Amino acid sequence: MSGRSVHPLMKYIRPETLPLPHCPGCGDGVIAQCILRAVDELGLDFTKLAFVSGIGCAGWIPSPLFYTDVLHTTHGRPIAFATGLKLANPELNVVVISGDGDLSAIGGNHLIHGARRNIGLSVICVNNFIYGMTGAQVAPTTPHGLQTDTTPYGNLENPFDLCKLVEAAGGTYVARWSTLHARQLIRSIKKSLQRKGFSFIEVLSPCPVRYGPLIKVRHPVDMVKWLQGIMVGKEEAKKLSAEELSQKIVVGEFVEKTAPELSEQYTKMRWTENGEN
Ligand SMILES: Cc1ncc(C[n+]2csc(CCOP(=O)(O)OP(=O)(O)O)c2C)c(N)n1
Ligand SMILES: [Mg+2]
Repeated sequence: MSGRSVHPLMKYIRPETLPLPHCPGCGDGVIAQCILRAVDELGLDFTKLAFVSGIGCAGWIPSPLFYTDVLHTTHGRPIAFATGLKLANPELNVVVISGDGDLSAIGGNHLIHGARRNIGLSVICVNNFIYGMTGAQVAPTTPHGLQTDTTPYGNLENPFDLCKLVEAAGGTYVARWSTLHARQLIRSIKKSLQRKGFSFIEVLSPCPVRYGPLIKVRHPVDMVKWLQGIMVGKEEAKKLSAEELSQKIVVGEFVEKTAPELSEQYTKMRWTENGEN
């Protein structure tokens, strides 16, 4: 025996893919660990899960790190690929992990229609408020007025509230946490992995290398403090005025309901059509 202890989550990881490619202070490693802890705590067979990611830093969370089927798809298309995967294999637990740009800009239509269809996917959206991997271009989550590489005079557009968007489109589980909410995040991921419909979990995540310089917060520790300062819990938010609330991002669980799931309905219909039901 070598006497060296092995991390309990190592069994879910392809060792040759370490170390992670992410920058110092990035939240993506925390999110990877929260996903693996959720899987571990539920005792799920990891080979019955498939992960689908798009292009961007967040796309590297499952790929190639996770030791199961991982589909690293094109920018903006992970929900489209995941939809095909789920319809062809309704038994598979399909998890989409991607960035705010990927899922809400180029992939925005797939996001709202996935929610509208209530297809059984767990979508984890890493919101760092920017296109991180390509060098800090404006995203649909970037605050109004902020100067970015592509908005040098300030962003004239208003950011999406992604949770409200998915709720309005029909998502049946919707929550927002940050990388500072590891316990809540693990709990939400566990819920999403056990339920049938379209789950959307937004995770606010620090990007000290690309986003930090835009808001004049450079050190990873200062970035964590900044993140702490912009969030407010769902209950606390009720006590704030509209003006105060406009400066904050509300975290918590927003939707949890049941509705017919697409792949289940589709499977039933197929069997009925074939006269085998
Ligand atoms: C069709 C297409 N358009 C644009 C790009 C360039 N591109 C790659 S990643 C990316 C944005 C990534 O931002 P986000 O999805 O927020 O992920 P992050 O890197 O911030 O985690 C863009 C625009 C591409 N690869 N393919
Ligand atoms: Mg991003």
